[in-house]
Amino acid sequence: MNNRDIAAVLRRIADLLDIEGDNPFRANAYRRAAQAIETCRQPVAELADVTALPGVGKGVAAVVDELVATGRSTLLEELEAKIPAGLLALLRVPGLGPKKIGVLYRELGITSLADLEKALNEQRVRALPGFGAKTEQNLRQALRAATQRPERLPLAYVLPVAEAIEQHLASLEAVARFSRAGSLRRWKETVKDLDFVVATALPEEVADALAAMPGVARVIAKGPTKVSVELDLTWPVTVDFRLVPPEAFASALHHFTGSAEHHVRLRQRAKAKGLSLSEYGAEEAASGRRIAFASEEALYAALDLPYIPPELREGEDEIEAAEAGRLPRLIAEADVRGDLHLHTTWSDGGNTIEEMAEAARLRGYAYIAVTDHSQSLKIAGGLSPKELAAQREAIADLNKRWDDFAVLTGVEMDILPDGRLDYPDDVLKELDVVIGSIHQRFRQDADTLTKRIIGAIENTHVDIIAHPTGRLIARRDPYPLNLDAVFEAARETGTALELNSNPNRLDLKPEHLRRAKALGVPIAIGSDAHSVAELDNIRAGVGTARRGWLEKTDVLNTRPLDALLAYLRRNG
Ligand code: DGT
Ligand code: CA
Ligand code: CA
Ligand code: ZN
Repeated sequence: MNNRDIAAVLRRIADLLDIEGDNPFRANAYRRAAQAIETCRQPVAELADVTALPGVGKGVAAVVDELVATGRSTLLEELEAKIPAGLLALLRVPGLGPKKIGVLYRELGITSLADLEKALNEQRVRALPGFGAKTEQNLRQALRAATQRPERLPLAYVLPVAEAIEQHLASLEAVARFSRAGSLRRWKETVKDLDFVVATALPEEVADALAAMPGVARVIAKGPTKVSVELDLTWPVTVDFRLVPPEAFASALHHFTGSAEHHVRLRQRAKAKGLSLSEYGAEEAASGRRIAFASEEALYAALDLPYIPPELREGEDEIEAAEAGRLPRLIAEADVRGDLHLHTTWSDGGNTIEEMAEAARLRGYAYIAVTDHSQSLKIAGGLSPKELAAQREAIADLNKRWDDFAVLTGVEMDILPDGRLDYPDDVLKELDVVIGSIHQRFRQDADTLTKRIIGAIENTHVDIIAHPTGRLIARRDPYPLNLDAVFEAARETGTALELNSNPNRLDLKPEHLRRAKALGVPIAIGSDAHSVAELDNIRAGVGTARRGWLEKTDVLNTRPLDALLAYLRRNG
């Protein structure tokens, strides 16, 4: 368990203690300890005495010691046994903290979202201490917003589900091959449902296995060519499996990858060549001869086109570009040489610099930049100039270890609400990579926000602007920004804009990336990893970059170390 995991358990204990309502001071002690541990630089597991940390008393320390030794907590298990599980779901309703949830539970016996909705509708909540008619009204709205399934599910929500399904498919002996299809394969940022194409000689057996897969709430359809299931999750997810004989795999995969718009245009082109396309392949109109394609490449070749990758199949101008020989050679995951945005235990990350570096090196990277948070972001353990200097020394030391890998020094520096930067120039000039970031006061007007960002771009030490539009997919709109002005300033100064790969962000998005590329603005794909596991975010970033038609040369962190360093030192 890393520091972040331990902090999460302590926060859960605090919430449960508050719901139980016996001692608010005790709950707060757990929260304070969680904060101290999350921002503690050293792995807590390595500390001889946890009570040495500020705000960590004996009681909490015993829980931490147990977690470190066994990965479990008896206290947490006792609380979970005592408190109905449904109550934790209530924490998702904005405006409902654990204390209020405790009151709802003890006074009204509410144990689920459904109970809450009923009580609100019957106006039983307004009479409770600390509530009132206005709160009741607000809660009714918040409940609706929090529980409503968005029409399209965000990628961040479905990716772990898709990965679990892939593990299951890989474990089935009767499955010869399988692939993602649909919008998931095209790396769209939201999806309606998940699609998989499965090649098998034993369709009945595979259909039975898929319908019986763990987590299936309902089988919508089941036959030898298609299985459709609904998974039991907070927001139910529908999964479509198409079962095909192995020789039909490529044609079916192409068909079910879509998009529908791409297919409409492709079919027009096929028709002009005397072919009709279907999920089984093509048919020659004149002779009636059927063609099953051995690969998607062969399908496009039959239409006199080069291969068009899934991420471009949106029915925009990809077929014209293919015809004219103007398709980009899309960036691939293997082109990424390093990660320029990640966090460690020095701020709010879960792993040490060393752990992040070793994991990155094992991925085949040649470098990483350590970009922890800056001093004004206190909640995330932002570093003072002194701490930053100490971190630089630690990194210099660590770098002696490898001759095929480098850790660059850096920071993710807040651009303050008044436009100032969070460190003076003499601190910034010592760092290899400076990322400018807006985390506070992003409800300012477009003019103010644009000026803040351009001010940072114009600082000679700032190399990259992180998550430039600040959006959270399906949760928070992008800030109002004059993006053209931002792009122009980035182009003039040679400052890179980030494609943040956290699947909740994917910021910049594909249409922005295409514009940035056309202007010659360099893009940096950063994982924004807060743990070793999150280095994997880069895959969603590369998928999104491909949707934005980016090539290897458009992306800063595909450069070898020397060329990257030359870029970072472009202003001396
Ligand atoms: P979404 O809305 O995120 O699920 O997007 P897709 O593209 O995954 O759409 P979906 O799941 O309805 O269908 C998957 C693919 O199957 C779609 O991209 C193209 C193909 N497809 C499905 N239904 C039809 C259809 O009625 N006509 C054609 N031409 N293609 C279809
Ligand atoms: Ca789909
Ligand atoms: Ca579908
Ligand atoms: Zn970050």
